[in-house]
Parts: sequence; structure tokens; C-alpha cells
Amino acid sequence: MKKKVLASVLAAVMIAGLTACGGQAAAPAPAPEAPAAEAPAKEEAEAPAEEAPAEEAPAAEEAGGLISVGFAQVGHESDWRTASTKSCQDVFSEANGYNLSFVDCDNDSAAQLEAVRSFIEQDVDYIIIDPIVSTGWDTVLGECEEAGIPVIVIDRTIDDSDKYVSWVGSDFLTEGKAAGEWLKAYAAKQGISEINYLIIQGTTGSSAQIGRTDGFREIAKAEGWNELDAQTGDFTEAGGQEVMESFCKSYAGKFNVVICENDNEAFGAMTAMDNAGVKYGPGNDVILISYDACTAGLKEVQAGKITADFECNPLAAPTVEKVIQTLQSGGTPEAQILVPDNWYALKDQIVDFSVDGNAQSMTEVTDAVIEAQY
Ligand code: GYE
Repeated sequence: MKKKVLASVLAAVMIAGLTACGGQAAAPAPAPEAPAAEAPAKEEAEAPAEEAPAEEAPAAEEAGGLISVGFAQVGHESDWRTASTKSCQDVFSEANGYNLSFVDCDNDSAAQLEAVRSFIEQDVDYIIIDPIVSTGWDTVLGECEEAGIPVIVIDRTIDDSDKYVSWVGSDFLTEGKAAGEWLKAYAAKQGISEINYLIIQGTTGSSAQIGRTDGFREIAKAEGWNELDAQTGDFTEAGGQEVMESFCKSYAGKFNVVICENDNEAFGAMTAMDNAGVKYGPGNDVILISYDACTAGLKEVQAGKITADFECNPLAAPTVEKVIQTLQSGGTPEAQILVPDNWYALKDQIVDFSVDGNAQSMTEVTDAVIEAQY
């Protein structure tokens, strides 16, 4: 009964909120001593909470005071994912007043739909989804709406349905453009006139893959760079190694840039290039670009292997919790909440560049920066 009332409130929230969509990521914060990881999207997260009549308050008290949350996580493919899972489990703990049903969907879209349906069966108070792929969601989100369970999307986006309350995550298109604009400025500084690049993509059809690929290609096209090939490494180290092994055979001596759409793929690509005798990193023939900038990735920047690393902050859970608390108090959360990212390199690889006319700042990788990362 209460959930039905909530459902109509939510429908209004979704419509109101989604018309306000369309923001771009803010320029990365410059402060290397205080990475965004410690306080993701602080200001953006403070959605105004409005007073609500008592009968519209969600049914949390029914579960012995705990708010029940189902989280359909992508899988366990990367360091980034491990950090994201830990953050969610820490935030949605019993000590914090939550009863969390966590499902690792092992990168299987069918399993993810099944997980969401099992949360409906359990009649949880809230469902959090990190969508493996960006399409195929409207039917199941309609079922959540019918059941009166608010859905919050974390990290990757859903692009074929608006039946959710909020999305909290990074701007992947901006990450891709930042990598392209950095390369343009860095190549100019180094006097490199020809770019022949290879992309090891993330999971095909995930918004992280689509945004990073499209953003980079936009710059590449404008600059007339040559794309030799693009293949998926599924965001895994093994996938990155396998794709790079085949690239090393097919394009030996022909490429001078490798873009890996996450750090774990970069680690695999490094193994493949080591085995093939390809030299990469600052001062060598091949520029290696990566995304995520987790601790292990930044260590490879420091070691002179990854030339530049474009962060994607995995610590969005505290912001999701604020969305839930806003709903709990009958308020209207923001429809889209961006988590800010930083761009990382060693001192000599730091160059000035802009994205969509916004000047960017890069963070120099030092021991302290690595220490503070996740
Ligand atoms: O870059 C990758 C992970 O969705 C942004 O998924 C995330 C990506 C991240 O497996 O490491």
C-alpha cells in the first residue's frame, strides 16, 4: 500500500528530474593532496530534502529498522570493481542501518536481470544497479516501478529507459575526450607528427566502453590520426593480454599509441608487449594510455610504463546513500550526480589541455598520491 503511493511520487520525481539532465563533468579538481576519492561529488550530492506527509514515507521501519537494499553489481573483473564493491558494502552495512543483498553478476546481463527480479521478489526498499550494458532495461525497470521500488543507477548508465530515480557516476565521454586532448598536446610537445593507434576496449555495449571510445575518437578524427584496430579486452587483464598479443603480431612496428580502456587491460597489454619486445611508456616508442587510475595503475605510471592514466572514481556509494536518505525523508534527489575525476601522469608528461573549452589540470603521480588512492 505505502509502496504504491511511493510509486506515483517517484514517477513524478523521475519526470521532473530527467528533464533537468544533460550536465557535463566538471573540470577535474587540481589538488593532488586530496584526491576526489575522499569526497566524491560532495556538493552535488547534497540534494535538497523536502518535507513529506507521513503516509508517503518509505516502508523502511518494516524490516526491524533496517533499510533493505539490493545491489546488482557488474562482476569482479577489475581493481576498479573491487574498490566499488568494497565501498558499497562499507556504506550499506548493518551498522549504518542497512540490510544489503549483494549479487555479483559475473559480467552476465541475463544474470543481472535475474538479480533485479529477485530483489523485486524480496520486496526490498531500494534497488541499486550498475548496468553491465546500457540497453535492454525498460521492461525490468517497469517491473520495479510497478512494485513501487525506487531504482538508483550507479557508475555505468542506462540509455534506453528513464524509469529510475537517479544516476551517480563519472562522465565517460569526457574521460575519452581528455585522453585524446592530452595526447594531442603531448604529441605536439614531443614533436610526434603521426599517430597510429590501437584501442583495447572495455566490455562491448557498456557505457564506459562507449563513452571512452567515442570521446577519444572525436579528437582522433579531428586530428586525422590513424586507427589501426579496436577490439574488446572485456575490462580484464587476461583480455588485455590476449588482444595485445594479436595486435603485436598483426601490427608489428606500425603503432605508436595503445589505449587501454581500463588499468587491468593495460597490465595485460604490458605483459604482451614485454613478451614481443615492444618498448612503451615515457621515452619509448609506444605511448600507453589507460583509464581508472586505481592504486595499481598509478604504480605503473610511477614506474614509467603507463604514460598517462585517466581516473574513474569508484567510490560513488556514499553519494548513492545520500540519494536514498533524500528519498527516505520524502525529498527529490538530483536526477544526475557526477563524481569528479582527476587525470594523472609523471611530471614530464603533464601538459596543458582543454576539454570542450574547459582547461584541465593534471595531477603528478607521487608516493603520497598513490598512497591516498583506492
Ligand atoms: O573502468 C573498469 C570496470 O564501469 C567504469 O568497469 C567502470 C569500468 C571500469 O571493470 O575497470
